[in-house]
Amino acid sequence: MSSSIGSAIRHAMSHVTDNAKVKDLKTNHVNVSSSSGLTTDYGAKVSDTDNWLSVQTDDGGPGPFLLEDHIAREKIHRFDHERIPERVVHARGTGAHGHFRVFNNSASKWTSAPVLTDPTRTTPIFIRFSTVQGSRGSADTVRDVRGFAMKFYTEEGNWDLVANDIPVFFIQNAIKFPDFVHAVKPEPHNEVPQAQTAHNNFWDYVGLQPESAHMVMWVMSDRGIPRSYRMMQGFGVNTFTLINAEGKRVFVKFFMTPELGVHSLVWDECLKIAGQDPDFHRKDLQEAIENGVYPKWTFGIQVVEEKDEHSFDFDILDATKVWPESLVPVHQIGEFTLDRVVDEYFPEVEQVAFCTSHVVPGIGFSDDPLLQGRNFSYFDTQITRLGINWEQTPINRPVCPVMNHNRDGSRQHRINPGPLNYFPNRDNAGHPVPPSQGGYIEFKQKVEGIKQRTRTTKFQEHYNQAQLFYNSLSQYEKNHVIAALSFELSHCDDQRVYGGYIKILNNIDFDLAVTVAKNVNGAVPDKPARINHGQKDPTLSQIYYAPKTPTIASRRIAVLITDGFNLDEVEAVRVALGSAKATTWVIGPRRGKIHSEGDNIVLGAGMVADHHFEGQRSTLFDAIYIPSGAEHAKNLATNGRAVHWIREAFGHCKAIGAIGDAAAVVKHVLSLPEVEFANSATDDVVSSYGVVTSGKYSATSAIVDVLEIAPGPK
Ligand code: HDD
Repeated sequence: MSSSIGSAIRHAMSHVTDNAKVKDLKTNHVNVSSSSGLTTDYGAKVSDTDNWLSVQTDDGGPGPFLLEDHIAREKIHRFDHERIPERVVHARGTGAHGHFRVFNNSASKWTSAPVLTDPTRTTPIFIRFSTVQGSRGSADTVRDVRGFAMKFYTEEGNWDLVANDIPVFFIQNAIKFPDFVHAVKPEPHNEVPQAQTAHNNFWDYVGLQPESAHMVMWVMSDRGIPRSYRMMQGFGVNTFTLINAEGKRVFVKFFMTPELGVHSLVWDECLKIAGQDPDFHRKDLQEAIENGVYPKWTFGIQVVEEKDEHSFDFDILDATKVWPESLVPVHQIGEFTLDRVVDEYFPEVEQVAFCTSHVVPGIGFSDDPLLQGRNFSYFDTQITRLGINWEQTPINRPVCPVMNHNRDGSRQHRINPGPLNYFPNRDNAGHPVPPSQGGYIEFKQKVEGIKQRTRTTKFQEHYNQAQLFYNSLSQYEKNHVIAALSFELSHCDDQRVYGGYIKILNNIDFDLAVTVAKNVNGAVPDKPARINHGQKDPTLSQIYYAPKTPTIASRRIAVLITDGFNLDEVEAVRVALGSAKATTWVIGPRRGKIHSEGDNIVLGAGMVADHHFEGQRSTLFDAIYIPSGAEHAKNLATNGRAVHWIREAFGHCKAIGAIGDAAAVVKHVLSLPEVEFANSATDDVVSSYGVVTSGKYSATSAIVDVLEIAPGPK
């Protein structure tokens, strides 16, 4: 895609950073000039890459093809092995580079880790965002949890924070993970469905696992369908620990909060975008970074002192529970920014590999039974995907020195000169480092108890927080949850499955259970299975995360024009929006010259459309702007696709800015009696309907203002 304003900025801004990790990766860049000739992998020049060596028979026909063609053999053999196993979960993703820093040393009372306490440091990071269920080639805008895996290349080694955009998980104990993943993935007999939970096996499993109820509510909420990776919170989910210089330990949860606020698509958009542009989120991240609108998050921690571990009515080591912010505040200690797209997808995004067990001194684990299992699983999976020497691959290797006695293994890249590959040794080479000099030390924890397979009482309560979450949503967010559950359960055809889930819902909210049961033909309950405790926590609704400083930057605005449009207005709006770092895309009846009002058709002023109406859809934009022009207005009103653009954008609560004659067309094509039109973006109607038309009011500022005043979820 190209936009004149967007692409101009893009070339100026791309690849501006050069941190320690980026420099390190550059040592692997292949800098062969485009004038270099073609060679084999072993460097010999190749004279023909299109014709396999064969015998030209006497009768002129192609004869036998010869296995002796070592050039063809290498080309084919090499190609045959291009694929590696895709991740068993989180197969589809995208990533970017950036940097992290802390605001001050306030966290030093809890941790000795310099990455979290030294404000003079800038730590390079890489983040991989992902969906969970779909395979590598699935669509971005599906309903799913999003992965938010962070690698911090610290001076003390790599720290991996393998997070999600939802703060809780489906299961409490890692031993259940294979069952859960089997149930969520496409069903084994026919590998259906792709990239969605709307099938019998998933709802069967979660219907029989009340501990999943809380997470299911989050996934069915708008959190499951983010507008952008840049507009999601991140959560470490598991309970980690921090250890300070005195060896004192606290329990922590990690929190990432986007500067742009938390925003979602609406479900109808998701379904359409999945077909129209399956790479929507991937391209969105790239577009923002290349246009210099670097996504940014604050980094926070929730801290529970050791003495308070058992003071809550939930277990703080249970990954199906949040620590409500009303009980445990978030301390914002730092921030991070993504400012560099990858140079090549496979070596960076596909080969990046995370391990929850990779922590640096000052950060530790807890006895969270999910985390303990994760610590075991990730390293193992990387061996399958990348081989035992996976930590030597460019994207995964640390920026600090690595010195150990691990040797050999498949694809060993390090050459360790000298005879010593063991410890102790006569030179004391590769000696352990005492904690006083930075060596990792485990927290000294007294443990006593009976070895058994068990679950403590607090781990057996599953509905309190599912109810807390649902209660905390606004009415329209609740409506979205109801619609999502109804959609998903409608896709299950086994009555035991959709009927079973109604019983879970009735433990959360009676009205919810009744409404969904009626929608999907489940047994309608006659009374609540459990009294609703009525508690709420505003921080659980994403409305709470409306941006502190609203901005139109990085928003995508479609400018709809047809022949006879007002060129001055369009030029003015593009300059205004471009200077606010929004991107504009001109859409017309054809991807070519569109004549402007009063334009001499032969000489032609006008403007070239980036796309034709059929080539892009309103779903791919945040707002639309339509200039005035008498002829243009007539064209618009009689062009079915243009009319559809306006109606669809309105249906998805997009801001619509229209001027003069175009405003009249918008009024006409919407022709909904209840629609009111605002002359000012501050009118209530704007936030209610997201529609602005304008006579005297400038539509340029209308779009800017609408997105800035009403930036909350749709
Ligand atoms: Fe996991 C990948 C997040 C529980 C086992 N997980 C993976 C990724 C993310 C998460 C973001 C993608 C990493 C990437 O981009 O490469 N996983 C989570 C969270 C969990 C969680 C937030 C709950 C707190 N995971 C979990 C459990 C297990 C795993 C309980 C196993 C016992 N996860 C894996 C894995 C994956 C993975 C199979 C697949 C690919 C990979 O690790 O590198 O090992």
